[in-house]
Amino acid sequence: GQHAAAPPPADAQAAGDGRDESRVRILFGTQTGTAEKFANQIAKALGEAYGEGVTPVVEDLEEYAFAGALAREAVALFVVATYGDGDPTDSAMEFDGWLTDCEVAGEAIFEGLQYGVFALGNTEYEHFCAFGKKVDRTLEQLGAERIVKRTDGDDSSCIEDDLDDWIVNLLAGLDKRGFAEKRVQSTNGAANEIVPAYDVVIAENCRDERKLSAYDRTGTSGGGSAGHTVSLALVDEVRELHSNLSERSCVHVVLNTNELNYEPGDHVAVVPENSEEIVQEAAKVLGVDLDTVFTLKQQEGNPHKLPSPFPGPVTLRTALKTFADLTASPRKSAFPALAAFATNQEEAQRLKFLCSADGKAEYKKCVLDCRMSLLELFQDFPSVKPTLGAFFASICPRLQPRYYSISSSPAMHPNKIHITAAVVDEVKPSGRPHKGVCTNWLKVQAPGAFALIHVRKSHFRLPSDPEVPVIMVGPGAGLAPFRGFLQERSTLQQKGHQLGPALLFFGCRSRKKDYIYEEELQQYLEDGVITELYTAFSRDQEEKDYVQHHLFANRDKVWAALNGGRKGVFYVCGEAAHMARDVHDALRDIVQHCQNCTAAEAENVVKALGDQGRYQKDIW
Ligand code: FAD
Ligand code: 2AM
Repeated sequence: GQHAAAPPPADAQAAGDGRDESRVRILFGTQTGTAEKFANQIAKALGEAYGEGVTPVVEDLEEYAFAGALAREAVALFVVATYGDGDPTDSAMEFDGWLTDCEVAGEAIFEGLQYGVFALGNTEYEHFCAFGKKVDRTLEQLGAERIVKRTDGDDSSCIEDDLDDWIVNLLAGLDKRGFAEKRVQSTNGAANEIVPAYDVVIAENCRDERKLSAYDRTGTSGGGSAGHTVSLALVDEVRELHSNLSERSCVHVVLNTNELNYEPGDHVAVVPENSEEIVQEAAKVLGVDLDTVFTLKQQEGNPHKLPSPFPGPVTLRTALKTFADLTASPRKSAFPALAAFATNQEEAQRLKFLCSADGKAEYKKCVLDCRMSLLELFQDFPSVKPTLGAFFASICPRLQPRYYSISSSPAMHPNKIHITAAVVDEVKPSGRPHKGVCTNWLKVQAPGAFALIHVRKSHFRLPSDPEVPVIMVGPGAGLAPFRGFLQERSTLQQKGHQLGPALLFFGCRSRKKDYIYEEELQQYLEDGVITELYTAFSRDQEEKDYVQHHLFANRDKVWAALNGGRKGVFYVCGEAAHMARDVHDALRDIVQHCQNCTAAEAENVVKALGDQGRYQKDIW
């Protein structure tokens, strides 16, 4: 690797050894800002527990000089998210590489370091909290002392409760190691706590909307310090892919972009905007005119470290459209602030109860399970009228970009990026509707509209030799990256290359409703770009017919392609929670049958395929 494992600094070897014993370094790896927020919450809890006796220092792993500094810390806490297929966040990639090098070198370079890990992840994904687990394991192996048991925070339920529990354990761990004597008397500060807020500077005479919105055409996306540099693309085309018999919608979007390089299999992040309707509703809650121009500033001398505010000056309309996540559920940590702004005492009590220890079950039922959005909360608690500064600092999360598997190949469509987006328009368990922010925004864009995008490289790749067989499983919008693969193969074919076998398994509800790109696929089949096309229409008959059924029914062909003379590659793309798991099981069953082995042995074969890059997943 390129990151040489740093030898332990000489002064860190001696006992008592120049480490700053009161400093607690809190390192975060964040993709959407949650880990950063949690890191700040941990710093705050440490300050409340130990006052002057502790110096918590929060830092982004991306900015921390870990190679020289980590082994010298007294206490380091890691608040790290796992993203995609068990990967670290983009910002922690380099740290991950360095850690791997340290692990390989195997020297106990972290002796004397005390550490703890709070991992963030989602149990709906296969490699739950994989990165946090790795950090925890590696530090222990290399001599560091774990002072608090790792918690694997689960974002599919209440991850903030997981954090609260971990903080209790952390304080106990620190108390045991000499921090107990630093404890400050609890002043029950919660009662008169001030809601963290930005200062708001209103610009009186600034009405030039063009000038105002110029910044957000070149700046970073909504994710605070986790934001990427985004580029401007022009919308060329938006086209419905379902037939008019379908009750749902899936759109084909063509973006025109000059400077972005990508390969088939890469992802594009799209920065969405909230609809005018949503924006107006939010402005009503805030009681501020949408044309008001303002800038947010960090409050001077504010003890609460808030993420950098978004750049201004900006109209409230632009702020609500581009930076405010108004239709997701509010975080539990927003509830004390919401309660503080409730003028009706009953509402304030109820909000306080919902975020209390006793209110956990009620919170789960009314907020999480119902997927109550922030705007719905304001409807249900009409007396809550936050200030602008508190709204953006303590209540409303930043709107995040959404990722899409690019559904084109630059070889066939230079300077274009195609997206295949299944439009989210659903009724929530509470009976209230939810319109997906990004897909509904994409759906209504007209040719010539601007889109802010960013390309994210992936590991999802065609074999470099086009004669290597490929097996592609992509139901619904999961077809997206394979359309890119097929375009690439088609271009190669036209240049005179020989193509190996390509088996495509596609599934949707009904042949007549949502069989997307049907003509293209038929054409590729005729041309030999696809050699076998299997379709599963789940709702065209009584019994469910799914892609994995066709995989297993055609196991001999699948296995021959995967394990024949030219070792093939198996790909799956689409929904992670159910489909990808079932396809994984089908692959294992195929191995078991074709190799005549036990299920456990077959599972090992599948794992080995993954390690060799011959079983690749692009799942969401
Ligand atoms: P959102 O408003 O984000 O809502 C989407 C979903 O979130 C809802 O269906 C619901 O299940 C859930 N949800 C919403 N609100 C809540 C709540 N309060 N509580 C709990 N759950 C809630 N999609 C495609 O169509 N095509 C692709 O090619 C594609 N590729 C992807 C690649 C990657 C790497 C990733 C990570 C995702 C990909 N996705 C793809 C999914 C895509 O990023 C978006 O998640 C999807 O389009 C929905 O976005 P939205 O803003 O329209 O909906
Ligand atoms: P369904 O909605 O009828 O259950 C694309 O979304 C296709 O994937 C649909 O036909 C959908 O069928 C199907 N699908 C749903 N769950 C699946 C699973 N666990 N495995 C494979 N396909 C699934």
